[in-house]
Order: sequence, then C-alpha cells, then structure tokens
Amino acid sequence: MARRLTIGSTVVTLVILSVSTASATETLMGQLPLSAPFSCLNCHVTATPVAADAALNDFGLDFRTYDFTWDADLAGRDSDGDGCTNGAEVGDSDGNGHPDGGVRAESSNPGVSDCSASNLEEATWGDLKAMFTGR
Ligand SMILES: [Ca+2]
Ligand SMILES: [Ca+2]
Repeated sequence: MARRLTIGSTVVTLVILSVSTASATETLMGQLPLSAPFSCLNCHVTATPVAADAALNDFGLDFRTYDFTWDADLAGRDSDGDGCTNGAEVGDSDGNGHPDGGVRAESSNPGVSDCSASNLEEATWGDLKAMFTGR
C-alpha cells in the first residue's frame, strides 16, 4: 500500500513539474518580440523541455542572465557566436520589443550557432515561386 502511494505521488509530482516547466517556458517566450518558428528551441536544447530535461542553450543562458528581459543589450549580443546578433536572428534588431518592419518570423535560432539558413528567406522564395507556378 505504501509503495503504491509512493509511485502515485511520484507520478503526480512529475506531471506537476512538467506542466509548470511548459508554462514557465511559454510565459518567458512571451517576453521575446517573436518566438516562431523555433518556440522552445530558442532557449532550450530540446523542443519539449520538462523539469527533468530543460537544459538551456547559449541564448537561453544569456536570456536568464538578463532576468528574462528582452532589451537592446541582449539584442546586440551574439549568444551563440555565429556572427549574427540575437536581435537579427529574433527579428528585432534594436531590441525595442517590436519586430523589425515587415518581419513576422525569426530568421534563425539565436541559440544555435548557425544563421545562414533563413526561414524568412525560404518563405520569401516560396512566395516568389508561387507567383510563377501559381501554387
Ligand atoms: Ca547569433
Ligand atoms: Ca543562430
């Protein structure tokens, strides 16, 4: 009986921790001017962080250092060292909290050391291609 109680308590605790981690992630993600398409991967090394596995990437560590506040200083940093500022990758170059003109998605992930593949460019090419193919 005591063992069942222990297992049940453990399961309940894990569920609560999972929910609280997901909620914290979504709340903190709301501090960024744009968080799509990378979502949790902006700050975490896994797409589905849970309390037991919520390791932060380099941008996530910097974001935490800045008390989860998006500002010009954090936007001007290059957390992942790929040569593109966090602001350029997130889509708010000056860090004023508003996306740069016409930007509706992050161009690359501020926590992954690569800013060569631009989702925005891919979307733009997709729009251009659609003009010619009619799709
Ligand atoms: Ca960068
Ligand atoms: Ca990057």
